[in-house]
Amino acid sequence: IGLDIEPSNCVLSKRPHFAPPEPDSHKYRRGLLAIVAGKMPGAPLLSAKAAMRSGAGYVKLLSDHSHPDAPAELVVADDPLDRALADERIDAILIGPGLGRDEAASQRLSEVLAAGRPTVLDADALHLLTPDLLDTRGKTPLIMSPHEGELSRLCKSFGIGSGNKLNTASCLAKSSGAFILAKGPDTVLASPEGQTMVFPSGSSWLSTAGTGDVLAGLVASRLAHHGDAMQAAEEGVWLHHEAARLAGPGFTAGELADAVRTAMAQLS
Ligand code: NPW
Ligand code: AMP
Ligand code: MG
Repeated sequence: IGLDIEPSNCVLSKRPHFAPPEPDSHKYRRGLLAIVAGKMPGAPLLSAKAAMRSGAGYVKLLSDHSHPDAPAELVVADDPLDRALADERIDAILIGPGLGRDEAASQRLSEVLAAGRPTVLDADALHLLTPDLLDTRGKTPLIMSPHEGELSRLCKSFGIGSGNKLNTASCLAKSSGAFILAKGPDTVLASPEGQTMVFPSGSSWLSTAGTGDVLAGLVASRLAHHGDAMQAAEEGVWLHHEAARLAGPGFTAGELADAVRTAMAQLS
């Protein structure tokens, strides 16, 4: 595929193995994930349903709106975002699915980035992101999970030229300081330090609305659970692909999120 990447820095991802929680674990030790909602309620709920089944012990939806369709296990909080994000127990934040792209969405993204926690940016957050927003972030892990359209927008914004996907993702990772999970049938992962990873293809039935929101929830849940960004992104992709395989043909994104539980069992 015409790589400009050192072969020793590119690996094929291997099927992971998920251990059960430690015997002395409790919900906060397993990881508290805060999902920041915005305009569209469906997308963050898909992320939350996937997240609750994949590692995090506590998933909280930070939202200005009420969510009558939220599952009972999901903690929905409508405190002002800056106050909600001050909770020291938050291990990771996900923002982007269903966020919207208006002024209020921009403000929420700035507050999340200012909080300086391990963070996953997806969907609308990737449309709103500009390089200056990352200037003061420091070394806390940041993962971005763009589809092709979002990747090309990010590349324009960060001044990255076009090329093959692995090189593009790697350049963007180096220039942004984020882990880049570039999605599609040919999903690749690149770290800011120059490591890259390719994955076996997932089911083409994943090409349906909301599956990216499910993946973002999986990656963020793993990040909240153990804090290793490369591993979290890798595990998220495997859970996504395994859930798609188990859900069978014609699944909806909601059914994909439901299948995550069995996917966890298969990978345990
Ligand atoms: P084209 O065709 O190349 O000209 P957006 P989104 C381009 C939420 N959702 N995959 C393509 O343009 C998300 O979380 C809510 C897709 C296309 O027109 C976001 O908040 C759901 N697009 C919001 O909706 C479930 C690709 O980009 C444009 C592409 C918008 O997110 C659904 C679309 O991109 C959804 O997830 C690719 N591989 N490559 C809910 N249940 O509430 C190029 N494009 O505007 O970012 O649209 O991904 O749907
Ligand atoms: P999004 O566009 O953000 O909803 O994300 C779509 C998800 O489905 C990503 O995880 C993609 O990798 C996956 N996906 C989309 N189309 C395909 C395809 N044709 N084959 C395999 N995976 C796909
Ligand atoms: Mg998406």
